[in-house]
Amino acid sequence: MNKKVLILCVVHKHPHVLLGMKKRGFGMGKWNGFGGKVEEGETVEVAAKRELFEESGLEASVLNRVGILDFAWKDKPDEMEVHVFLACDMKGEPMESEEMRPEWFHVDEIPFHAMWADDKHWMPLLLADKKFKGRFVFDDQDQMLEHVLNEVLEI
Ligand code: UAN
Repeated sequence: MNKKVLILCVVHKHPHVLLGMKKRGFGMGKWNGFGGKVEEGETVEVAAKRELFEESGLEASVLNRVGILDFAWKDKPDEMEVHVFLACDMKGEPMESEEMRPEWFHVDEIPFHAMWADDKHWMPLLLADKKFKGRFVFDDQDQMLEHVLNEVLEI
């Protein structure tokens, strides 16, 4: 098994969340949180701040880790361990990057139909200030085959 560690950052300024339309690469055409790989020598917190800034132009003063999700694909050795962060307080205005086109959505109008299939399971927990751990398995068309998701008290 080949496990990559990534971070994913969701910006929530009630009643809106900031998502980014992925313009290229893995997950292209989906609305997403902001994120990517943790680089060597980086903590997940440092990676989350860096990725959020690179992809959205926002500087978060505080980022709270609220979830850990494992993503796996049937018949593939690759797995992702994704550390999910919530940003509520940040400086700057969202800016389009080469990777992402940011847009605010009302929490009642999150475009789950155009997002990764796991998002509609864990994002309501994030928006309710809950912490969670889960595991999601996909097929080779990125359809979700199975999942486990639990609310936890501590990450
Ligand atoms: O929300 C996500 N779910 C996500 N954001 C970026 N990537 C690569 C993501 N993958 C999933 N599920 C596989």
